[in-house]
Amino acid sequence: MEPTILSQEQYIAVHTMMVFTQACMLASFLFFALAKGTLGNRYQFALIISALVVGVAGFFYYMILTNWEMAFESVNGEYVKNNIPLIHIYRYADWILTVPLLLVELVAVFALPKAQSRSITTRLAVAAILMIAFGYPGEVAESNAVRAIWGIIATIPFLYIIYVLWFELNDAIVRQAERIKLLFRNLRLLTIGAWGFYPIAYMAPFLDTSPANTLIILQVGYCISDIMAKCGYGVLIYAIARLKTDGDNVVIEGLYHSNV
Ligand SMILES: *C/C=C(C)/C=C/C=C(C)/C=C/C1=C(C)CCCC1(C)C
Repeated sequence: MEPTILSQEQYIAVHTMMVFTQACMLASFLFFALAKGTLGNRYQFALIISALVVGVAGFFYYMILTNWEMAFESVNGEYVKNNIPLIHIYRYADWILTVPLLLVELVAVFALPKAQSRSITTRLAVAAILMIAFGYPGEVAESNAVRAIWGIIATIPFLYIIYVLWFELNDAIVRQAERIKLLFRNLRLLTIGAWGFYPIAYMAPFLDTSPANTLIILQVGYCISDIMAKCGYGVLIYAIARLKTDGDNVVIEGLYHSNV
């Protein structure tokens, strides 16, 4: 159920969080675009994907923010819902593009053998698309029961993704150089942890609280998740690619000196 009235604090809390998230996306976009050149050729692909993800999200946040501003009218210091709907599909359109991209990027930095890499990437991308597609009808459902059913259906591909990340990528982590291992473990943890925030925010309507509070928890929750899963994730990938580039350079220098 959508609230009909927000206090000024409630309206501004969500508005500020959306502005902040958009600023994070834009700053991350610049960072990834500029930092790409400092990496070895093999790792630049990952930074291109990072930039693409935060670029797409930054664009959708512009739409989400504009929609938020249009959907409420300021009346005597309160914010009254007008007849312009809150458009939830902006988030889902963003996710259905960016979630498969994030998974492609994740598998790419593991640098697995080609056939294995292709198989894992395909399965993860299909599961991600199903997860988002099943989540959407629940997100816009009027009834909590319908929301719960679609939420449970969407959780099945989500659990599959976690299973693949946890078990199938384990062998690949074991094979990484010692100092990079920890970063890979953190990357996997961040992915699972940050992604786990989305279904938690999705459950906000099941809390015993006012419709206004529900909307705020949902919107702020998704914003925080997006910052962790897109910006934080991209920075961690950059750190891994940086260490790997340095490692490659040490090997190249070593070869050079042993030849002269
Ligand atoms: C950049 C956006 C990202 C990483 C979005 C990730 C979204 C999810 C992991 C969403 C998961 C959901 C469930 C597991 C069940 C309820 C419905 C969803 C779609 C919120």
